[in-house]
Parts: sequence; C-alpha cells; structure tokens
Amino acid sequence: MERTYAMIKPDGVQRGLVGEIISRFEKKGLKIVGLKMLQIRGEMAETHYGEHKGKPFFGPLVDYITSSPVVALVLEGKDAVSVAREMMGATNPLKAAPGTIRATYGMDIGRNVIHGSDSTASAEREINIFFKPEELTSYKRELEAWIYE
Ligand code: DAT
Ligand code: MG
Repeated sequence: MERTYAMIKPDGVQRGLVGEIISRFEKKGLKIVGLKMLQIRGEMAETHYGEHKGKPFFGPLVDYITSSPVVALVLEGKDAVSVAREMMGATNPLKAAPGTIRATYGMDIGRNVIHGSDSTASAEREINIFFKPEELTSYKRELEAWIYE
C-alpha cells in the first residue's frame, strides 16, 4: 500500500468543495489516514513549492496558497500517488480530462482547486511537511475485501 499527500487549496475551501472532493476519494476506495485544516504561512509554502522557486508564477502561487485555509489529506491505497493524480487531472483545468476534479471544478491554472504529490518521494516529503507522525493513523477497514481482490 502506498500513501500520497492531497490538499484542497484555498479556492476549494472558499467555494465549499471540501465535502465533494473528500467524498470522491472516499467513494473511490482510497483510505483517509490523515486529515486536517490549516493555514499555510510563508516558510511552509516555500518549502512545499521549493521546486518552483525562480519561476514566474512562484510569487503568485505562494500568495494564493497562503491566502486562506487549506484542507490537508493523506490517502492510502494501491498506487495511491498515481490514482489520486489521475482523479485530479492535468495542472491546467482547461486541459484536464473530463470528469477529473480540476476539469469539473476549475477554470484557471492558478486556481486549480487541489494539489497532489507527483511521486512516492514527493509524497513522503510533503506528508512530512504537513503532518507530524502522531497525526497519521493506521487502521483496518472491514470493507477492504470489497475494494481489493
Ligand atoms: P501540479 O500541481 O499539477 O503538480 P506543478 O507542480 O507543475 O503542477 O505546479 C504547481 C502549481 O503551480 C500548479 O498546481 C499551479 C501552478 N502552476 C504551475 N505551472 C503554472 C504556470 N505555467 N502558470 C501559472 N501557474 C502555474
Ligand atoms: Mg506538482
């Protein structure tokens, strides 16, 4: 089983999409093992988006992600990183596949509603930025046999 980091961005929270988005992950069969709302501040934003430092959209990206609370999630499942990314769709909502979260709810690359780790290495790094080990849970779901063969 793999873990990934997902985050409903400030626009998703402000627009009242938290429940709908979390519901999609639950219905898919991904297991929620970490969940909290937080306000991202300067240094945390720069650490999270460090790979984009120096790019023209970095400043606006940090302003956006720190502008209002986010909802942070750790999701567990078989190939959770790619499963969650597929559910989110391409970075630009206008290019995202129909039915994906970004295609369904987004209109602008700078307001694309959700973040998802792009690899298992990123997932581990990002989970550690936003969660302390004791904030993550480990539990058995009785319906596991109805989700996985
Ligand atoms: P993703 O969020 O799909 O992993 P990314 O890591 O390349 O995409 O970029 C992080 C965020 O930065 C992305 O969700 C939206 C913003 N962004 C990326 N490329 C951009 C661009 N060309 N113009 C404006 N914002 C951009
Ligand atoms: Mg990325």
